[in-house]
Amino acid sequence: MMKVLKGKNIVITGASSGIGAKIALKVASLGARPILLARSEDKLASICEKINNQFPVKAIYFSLDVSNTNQVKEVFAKIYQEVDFIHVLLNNAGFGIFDMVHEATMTDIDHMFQVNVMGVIACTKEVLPSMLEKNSGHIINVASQAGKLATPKSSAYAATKHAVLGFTNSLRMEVSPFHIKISAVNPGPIETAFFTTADKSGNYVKNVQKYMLSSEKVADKVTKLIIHPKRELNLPVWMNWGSVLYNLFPGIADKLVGGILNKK
Ligand code: NJP
Repeated sequence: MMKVLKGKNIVITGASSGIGAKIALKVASLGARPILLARSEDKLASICEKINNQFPVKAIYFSLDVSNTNQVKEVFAKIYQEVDFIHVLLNNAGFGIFDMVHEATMTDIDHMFQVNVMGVIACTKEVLPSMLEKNSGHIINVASQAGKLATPKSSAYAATKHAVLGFTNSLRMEVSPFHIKISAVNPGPIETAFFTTADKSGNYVKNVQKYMLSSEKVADKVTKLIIHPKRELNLPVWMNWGSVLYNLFPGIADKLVGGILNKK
């Protein structure tokens, strides 16, 4: 494991919190150099310091709002001043707001698309030229089970994650002749700060508490995905059966998902 990751430059968006921060620590423990991006500079600075004190790597960080395309360009230009090649890009920054469509504001919906979709596309476009030139590289997009199976009260969030998966699946075919690996990560609920914004009522967290994944477990699985790339990582595995059944029996699934499986 150590050998595979040693010296690899791994850019992680949304590294100031949740699974992004945990993955940064995990890959650094295996000898990779994490490059941390997010808006909260203070949090990034303290995670970076923790990594550099604990492990013999030189993690760096840059403050970045992935929804700002110009800033994305500027920050990646700065990263390429520090490293020759980005071996892995982990597009992890994202957020959700669970609202019924009639209650959701266009501002929130627009912001979700800017961060979750346009942010992923903008960062991807910054690393593709050098990956194509080197015939190498790995891009991992954190989507969601909500990208495969929509549920009530999360239409806009689910739409952003469906978009991420559509983008990911098309990109994979485009770059496979160049040996660039493209993966999607589709988690179910994970215990992170995500729900502070997504689930203000706290109902969803209460209803799915027993299915919640720990961020450590997700970080371990994503690290394994970096070491052994595959097209999709579904967590937990059984949750993926929901979308398989949905595709086979959409009418019945609508009734189930909108009825007894409605947890929001
Ligand atoms: O959430 P959280 P997670 N520009 O809130 C950053 C997906 N997911 O780790 O900018 C740049 O702890 C934010 O940093 P900051 C989810 O959709 C989760 O759970 O400083 N960065 C922070 O570092 C997301 O794609 C669950 O505020 C921005 C990070 O994003 C990914 O997992 C289930 C940003 C969010 O950390 C990580 O979320 C699922 C911006 N404009 C998918 N806006 C789950 N937790 O249950 C936010 O299926 N960030």
